[in-house]
Amino acid sequence: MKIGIVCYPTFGGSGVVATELGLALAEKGHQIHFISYSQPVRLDFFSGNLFYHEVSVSDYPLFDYPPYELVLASKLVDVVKYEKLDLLHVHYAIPHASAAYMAKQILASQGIKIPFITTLHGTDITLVGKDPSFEPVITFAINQSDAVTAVSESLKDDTYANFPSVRKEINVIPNFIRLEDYKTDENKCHKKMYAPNGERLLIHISNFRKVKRVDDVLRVFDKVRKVIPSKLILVGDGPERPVIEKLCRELDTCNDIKSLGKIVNPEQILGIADLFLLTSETESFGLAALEAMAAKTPVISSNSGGLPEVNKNGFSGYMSNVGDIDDMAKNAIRILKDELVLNQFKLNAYEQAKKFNIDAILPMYEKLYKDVLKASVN
Ligand code: GMT
Repeated sequence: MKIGIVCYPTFGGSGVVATELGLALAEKGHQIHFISYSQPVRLDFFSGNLFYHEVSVSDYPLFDYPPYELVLASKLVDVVKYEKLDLLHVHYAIPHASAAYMAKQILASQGIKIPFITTLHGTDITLVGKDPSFEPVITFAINQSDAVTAVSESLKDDTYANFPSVRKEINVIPNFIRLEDYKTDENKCHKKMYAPNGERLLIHISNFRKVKRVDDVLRVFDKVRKVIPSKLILVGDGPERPVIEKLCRELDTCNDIKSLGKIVNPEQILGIADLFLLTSETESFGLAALEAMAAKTPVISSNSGGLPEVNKNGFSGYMSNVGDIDDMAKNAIRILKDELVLNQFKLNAYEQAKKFNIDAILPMYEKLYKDVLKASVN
């Protein structure tokens, strides 16, 4: 198949999932065309089946807000036509689904059929999309999609709850990891760099937005390190960073925290961690938690959104109510204080991650593509 994948190219989970999906499809012989405003961070080109088409928005002085959606729609028309694509798969509804709809209509007027699939990722539904300034367009674009997927049951439920006029069937296809990328035992020697005296190593990875509650990560860590010698690694960057820097000074924990900024492939650093912290207000799936588990790192998380579908309470880690930092710290200590318990949780985390290996998930997307193509020729 020739598939156009539209995604955000940045470090967010939706872009990562879209890129990894494209890479895996290309490996299976499909021709994959990424369409985005810059090259997706995890995209490398060791395959003749991979193509990248840049959407460039001109900055005419009249535009305080350059019309990205229109430029994207035009680009989709162009790529579909000249690369002879079979279908479009857009990740994150805003504004990709409505741009795909527009492209589909333009192409139909020229006698070209192009079905499009929309994958909902989270904040496009739970945070941004439900805002009345987006809602009618999102509802329309979801209903007009040839198929819709959500990355968790929880997100599917949220979509119907937040968008009462959505009538479209939503298929749940969970996020995935490629287990073979997590050869973590090779990296153990690096641990000394961050935990020179054998401290436990905790880690958090996110885009440092408010929804991640990174201040809770710091507070949980503060409680843990008072009981167990520990260090915390922060990976990622975003608007909450200044708040976090201030808080670590207030808590006097800065010396035990290392911020590494954005990392393209986090497998190595996850592989040396003992515990992953994800304290989010809401998380439709929590891809970073799954990546941690694939690296044999148990997860202390909140129990919001789709996290209970990923982190198995008492097995791959523990879950607590959002903001319950005492409970999170108690659970973290329970895992970290005993080497045998920690090792068991590490193995369990890996066992849980196996359920989301790409081998199990990719066929779900391929089947959906075939079904959509079949329906569109009829
Ligand atoms: O977490 C973010 O804000 C980024 C966002 C995105 O669209 O990149 O992540 C969402 O999609 C990920 C991939 O499907 C999910 O794993 C995240 O849980 C989801 N984030 C939220 O729901 C907050």
